[in-house]
Amino acid sequence: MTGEEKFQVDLEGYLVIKNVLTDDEVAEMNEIIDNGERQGPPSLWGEPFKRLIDHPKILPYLLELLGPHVRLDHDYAIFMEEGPQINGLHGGEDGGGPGGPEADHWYKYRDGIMRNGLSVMAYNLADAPEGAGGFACIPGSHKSNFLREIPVEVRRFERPAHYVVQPSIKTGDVVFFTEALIHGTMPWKAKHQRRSLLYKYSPGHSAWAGYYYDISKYGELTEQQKRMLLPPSIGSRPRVMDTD
Ligand SMILES: O=C(O)CCC(=O)C(=O)O
Repeated sequence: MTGEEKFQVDLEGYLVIKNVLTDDEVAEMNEIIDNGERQGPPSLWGEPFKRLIDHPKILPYLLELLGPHVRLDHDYAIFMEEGPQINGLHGGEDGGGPGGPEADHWYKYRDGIMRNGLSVMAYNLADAPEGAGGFACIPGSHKSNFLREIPVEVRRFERPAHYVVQPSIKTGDVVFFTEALIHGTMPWKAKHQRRSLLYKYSPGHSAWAGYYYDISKYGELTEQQKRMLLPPSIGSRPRVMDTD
């Protein structure tokens, strides 16, 4: 992770990581999706999707932002057709403000170290140009002290506000965001289908989902992937990356 990327994540709470997936990787995944009704977690849709658990270009970001014991908490896909559906702006510290219902939504910085609670790596298999809709956020809101003051009509995208941003995303880009950031889903306005695969990570000691991964469903996994899929713990938890 570059110094400028660290600056951006600390400042804004999200980052568009460009050109993570190659054209071949994207084509392979899109072909699998096109050839069958895909249900459940994408990490179970076959080898190319399993590789996203600890994609080599993304793992360094996860270690920097969630720490050496980072774990995959849950994963799912968002496919959208042109239409008015939204998921209003949500998230933020503690899931809406201090003492809120989702205590694993947090961001902290100290002595050069950034750490996040539940965080997302969203792999994009289709373009989301400016104005297309889809992922939207309020940059910097992971550090806001007035989350409960965001007007409902802004949260529902009924009134545009200059501080709500829909980043332009290219096929193959990955969007990192901390769930401590206010974010949501705008209506999808493009003619093509939105395809985003959300792999959500937690620090090794915490969980958002009320279930853990069953590694017997995955066939062959590397030792590193097995460590990434461990249930939460502290004790003698191994680091994800075997440095020996
Ligand atoms: O990518 C999106 O449309 C937003 C995803 C979202 O709301 C979430 O991860 O909680």
